[in-house]
Amino acid sequence: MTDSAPSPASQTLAPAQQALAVSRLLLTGAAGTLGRLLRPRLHRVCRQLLLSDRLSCGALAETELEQVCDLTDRAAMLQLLQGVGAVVHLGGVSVENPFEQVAASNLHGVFHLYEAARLSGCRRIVFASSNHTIGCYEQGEALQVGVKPRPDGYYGVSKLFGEHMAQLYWDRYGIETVCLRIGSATPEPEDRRALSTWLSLDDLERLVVAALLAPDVGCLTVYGISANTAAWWSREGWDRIGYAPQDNAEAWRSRVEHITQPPESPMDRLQGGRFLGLGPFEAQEP
Ligand code: NAI
Ligand code: 15L
Repeated sequence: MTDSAPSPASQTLAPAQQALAVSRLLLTGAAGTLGRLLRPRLHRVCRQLLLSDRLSCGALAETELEQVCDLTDRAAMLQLLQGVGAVVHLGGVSVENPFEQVAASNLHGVFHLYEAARLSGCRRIVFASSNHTIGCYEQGEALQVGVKPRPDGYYGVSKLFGEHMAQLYWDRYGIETVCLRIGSATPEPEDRRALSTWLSLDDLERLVVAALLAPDVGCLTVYGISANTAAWWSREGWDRIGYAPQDNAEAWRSRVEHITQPPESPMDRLQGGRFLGLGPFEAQEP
């Protein structure tokens, strides 16, 4: 992925990666939990970091720009993508919700993002997909990337839509995407499930930077977790983008192993965990 000469900030990268740094990188969802965490960690891969969210991101650093923008606003999205070399797309509904809410940001929003990328000439998107695309598999079952999707809610379905949109825009228009099926990105593992699903924040940075800078990825989906001993998900694709996680949730086992969902409930049995306890949202028919 290349669209410019390296910036001074990119000098912390390996020499081969410096040549791949992005001129203007767009971070959507920049005011959210992961956006705020990644924001200071992305300067090393770009000359300008364009922050966007429907909420303001606060005071800007010298190499930052901001455009408050709703993903559902097609015209604003077309404007947002002007001059953007690559996107880290974190924006959107991030938990299970009624369908219309999920659809607005995660279906229409993703459509606007890809259309704006096509029209502006943006060549690379790193898409924050989710483990909830496969959340109805039993915990403990080992999954490859190509397994039949089993989403655990509208949110998981919306992330599959994003993955398919990514494939469409690669096959038809040559826009590359790495879809990251992120597990649980938190400072520390929070419960027994996270012994399998945890993605440390340092590994999140490694994963996103690898997905941004790897050459010739086409359209690729990978699971986004640390090097967890208890992982359920395959490491396929990690070598392709050069992702080498350094953390392992196992170190927290004795502290979190007892933190579980109600025994035998879908939340305890299935990979999506507590999301299996959310919904349905519609009132019963009279
Ligand atoms: P978050 O909910 O904290 O942040 C999402 C951001 O998107 C918010 O700041 C929100 O204002 C913004 N947003 C929502 N709808 C929008 C719209 N229509 N227009 C503009 N901005 C909008 O979520 P978090 O935890 O930071 O996650 C970031 C991304 O990573 C999300 O796409 C989420 O689905 C994905 N992900 C996160 C995981 C995690 O462990 N935190 C796990 C798997 C996926
Ligand atoms: C997600 O997709 C959510 O965005 C995040 O809030 C966590 O709940 C995570 O999955 C998870 O499954 O732990």
